[in-house]
Amino acid sequence: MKVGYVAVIGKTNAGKSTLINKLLNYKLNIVSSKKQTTRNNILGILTENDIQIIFIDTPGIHKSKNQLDRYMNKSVRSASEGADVIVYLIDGSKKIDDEELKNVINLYKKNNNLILVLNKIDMLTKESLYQILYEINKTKIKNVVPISSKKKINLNELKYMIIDFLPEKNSLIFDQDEITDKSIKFLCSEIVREKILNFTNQEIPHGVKCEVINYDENKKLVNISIDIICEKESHKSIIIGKNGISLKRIGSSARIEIEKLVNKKVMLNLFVKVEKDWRNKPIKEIFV
Ligand SMILES: Nc1nc2c(ncn2[C@@H]2O[C@H](COP(=O)(O)OP(=O)(O)OP(=O)(O)O)[C@@H](O)[C@H]2O)c(=O)[nH]1
Ligand SMILES: [Mg+2]
Repeated sequence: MKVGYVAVIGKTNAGKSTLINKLLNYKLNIVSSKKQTTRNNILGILTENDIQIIFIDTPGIHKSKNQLDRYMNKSVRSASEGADVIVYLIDGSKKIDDEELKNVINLYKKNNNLILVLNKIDMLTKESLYQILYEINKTKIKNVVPISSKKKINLNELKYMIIDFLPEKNSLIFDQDEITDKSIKFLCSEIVREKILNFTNQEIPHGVKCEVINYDENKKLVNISIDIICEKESHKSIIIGKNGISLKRIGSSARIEIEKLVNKKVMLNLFVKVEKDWRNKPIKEIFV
C-alpha cells in the first residue's frame, strides 16, 4: 500500500486550495481571489484502492503582523516538517520571485521529496511558459510539473508523481470514506467566511472570523447559527449592508452550499458582532 502525507505549500493565492479540491473532486477547501484565504491546516484525504494521499492544505506563507499570522506561518512549518512529500506551488501568472526560488531550493536540500509545481499555466502563452520553465530548471530541482488547477491540466501527471514518492505502508491511516479531519461545523463556518471574502471588499475579510454557536439537526432540517466576528463597527455595517442586503446575499449563497454539504434543508442564522483586535489575541483552537 502507498500511504502518506503531502503538504501543499506556497505563497497566498498560488492556488493550493483549488488544487486540492480538484484532485479530491470535491469542494472541501474555501477558495477566493483575496489574500490569506486559508487560515489553518486542513486535511483532504484521497483514497483509491490501496493508495491513500493525505493532502494538507496550508495557509499562504506571508510576513507575520499579528498572532493570527504567526499561527498561520507556524501551521505551514509544522505541515512541511511532518509530511512525506512537499508540493510547492508557484503562481505562474506572476513574475518569478527569485527570493522565493532560493527558499524552495533550500527546502529541496532538506527534503528531496519536493515537487515544484507551476500553477495557472492556462494564463500563459507557450513562449512565457517555456521562459519560466527555463528559469526554474536552473534550480536543479528534478521534479517540476506545470499545471492548471482550474482547467485540470496535468493533474494526473502530478498525482502519479506524488504516489511515486509515498512510502509503502501495511494499512491505511484513515477509513476509505473519510474525506477530511475537520468537523461539519468547521466546514459550515468556512463556507460563510468564503462568501464574505467573495462579497465584501479587500480590507474586511482579513479581519473576520466565523464561529458556529449552535447546530441542531432533525430528520429533515439543520438549524445553524453562526457568529460573524469583525474588528470594527464600520466593518459590521458593511457586512450587513443597507437594509441587510449584503448579509442576505452572504446568507443565501452560504445556505445553498451548506445544504449540499449536509444533504438536508438548512436554516441559517447569521449574527454580526465586533471584537476589537481579535487577531492579536491568543488564537484558541476554533479550527476543528
Ligand atoms: N487562472 C487560474 N486561476 C487559478 C488557478 N488555480 C487557482 N486559481 C485562482 O487563484 C485564486 C486563489 O486560489 P486559492 O486556491 O484560494 O489559493 P490559495 O493558494 O489556497 O490561497 P491562500 O489560501 O490565500 O493561501 C482563486 O481566484 C482561484 O480561482 C489556475 O490554475 N488558473
Ligand atoms: Mg487556500
